[in-house]
Amino acid sequence: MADTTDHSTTGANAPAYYVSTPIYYVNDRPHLGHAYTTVAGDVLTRWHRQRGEKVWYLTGTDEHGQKIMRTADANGVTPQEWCDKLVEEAWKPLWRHLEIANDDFIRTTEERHTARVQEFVQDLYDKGEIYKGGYSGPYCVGCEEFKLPSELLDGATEDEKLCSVHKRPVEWLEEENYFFRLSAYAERLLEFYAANPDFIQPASARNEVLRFVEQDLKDLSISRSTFNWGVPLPWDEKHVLYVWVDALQNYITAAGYGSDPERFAELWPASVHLVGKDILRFHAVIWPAMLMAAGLPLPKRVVANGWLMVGGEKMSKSNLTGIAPTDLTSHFGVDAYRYYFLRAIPFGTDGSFSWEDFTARYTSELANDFGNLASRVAAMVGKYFDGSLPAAVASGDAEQAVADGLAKAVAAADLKIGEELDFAGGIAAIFEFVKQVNGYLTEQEPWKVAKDDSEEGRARLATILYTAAEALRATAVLLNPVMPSTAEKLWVSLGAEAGLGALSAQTVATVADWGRLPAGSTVTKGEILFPRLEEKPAA
Ligand code: ME8
Repeated sequence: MADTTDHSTTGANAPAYYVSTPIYYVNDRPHLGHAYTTVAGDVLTRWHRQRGEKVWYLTGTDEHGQKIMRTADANGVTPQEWCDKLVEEAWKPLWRHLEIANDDFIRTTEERHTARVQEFVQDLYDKGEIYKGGYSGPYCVGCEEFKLPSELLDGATEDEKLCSVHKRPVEWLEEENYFFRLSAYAERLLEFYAANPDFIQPASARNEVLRFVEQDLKDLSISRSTFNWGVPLPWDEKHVLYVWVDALQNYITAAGYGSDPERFAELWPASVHLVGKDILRFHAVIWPAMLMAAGLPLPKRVVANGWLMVGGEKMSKSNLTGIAPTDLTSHFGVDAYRYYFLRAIPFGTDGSFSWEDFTARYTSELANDFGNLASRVAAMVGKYFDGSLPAAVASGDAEQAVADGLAKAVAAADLKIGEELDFAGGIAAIFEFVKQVNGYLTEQEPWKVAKDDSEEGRARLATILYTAAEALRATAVLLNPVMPSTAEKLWVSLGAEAGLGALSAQTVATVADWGRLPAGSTVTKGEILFPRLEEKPAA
């Protein structure tokens, strides 16, 4: 399970920890589903940065193909105009709003992409991996994919068939086009999966892919000649490349394939391709086969997230069930948003969004358990020690138990978030620790100890408050990848920056070192981390 590659920042040209999201179709605005994958990748990469590793996080947009072309037509603009507008007005601003710290943003209409894609496919053509043939079959424009009989549902009439994902009629496509010899790779793919059991995650998704490849892998139609919104085939300009073959290559073109060999050596192969389970086959079958054909190394892992559902159906742009993330962030705030989906839905399984569940978790976990702890501790340091953090002069077993709890939380969170991509489990481990600190305060009753003016009483009170503040110092570091603004506010209110430097410079390796927060730090009450929610806005 663990990735044993050394991604340390010290080695010259050491491989980076490279994570990608799917590049999203810009036929419409982003919804919760897209943000789900992108936030997950952001938390994962922020976690690895916090380990002190060299990290590269890539996202972007998929701009060719029929779906985009038809949307642009329907809106009376060119596909390029449509993409430019959506990317600048909807996609990039949303990622900024959600504090996504991506290192690059690739658009498939960029020259740095299209030129390399042409070289890549020309190479495969020259090697005899691509041939001309004919194909006919049911095609779903929503998926941009030919469908198998098992993936179709009956429609309203005897002849009509529906795509099982989009529940909309498929179209019959009959074309002469170019094919990639995908079928020739079945054996090698199966050998690769066997030798790399962690390549596809979760296990349920892996089994599905294995069954698919074991059955009857067909060659892949990789060009279209009935429309022109795509990358022209360099040897036959009447054809454009099938949008998926173009899109998958973003992972290498953005990383410097064919343009910057040094950077490419540092970045490729990717550590993790994050994808939704709907597009796993493309990433776990077609993409690896294309890379094998090109003689390039394969990504280390493809990890599929489940679907966010609305009313029992996959939330989707095409079916107009997409909810805009800003509808939720305007009510709950960005950090709570980043937290909620990763905490509430085990990564890899489907989950339904519910306003009630979000509200309940916000109130009990974020506002009560965490936010109140932070404000109580700051208030008591203010009240009893004039805001100057006292030293822990009388630590005993109870304090040791808190320090031990922290060490346990750090180990669990590092494994779960950093390696297993079990975000819910990792966040739960951090919140177990928060709960432990709350329990510690309840038991120690500092508000009662404060009434004891003796030297012993003062020493006890100092120790309790130091312990709680030090626990919060560590919590700020652990939650920084998930809720960066909140963690920063807490860091500032603890006065940690003066003694420890910027929150962004803290590492997973030192977070459990008990006693880092210097006594004498100036603790201030600061902003309320999770204010009481307003009434739910009318729908
Ligand atoms: O498939 N629940 O783009 P896309 C969870 N351009 N995740 C969801 C989701 C939902 N309801 N809906 C979307 C494409 N996603 C291609 C990808 S990559 C070379 C090309 C997320 O705009 C999930 O990650 O349809 C899914 O794989 C992706 O958005 C699909 O976005």
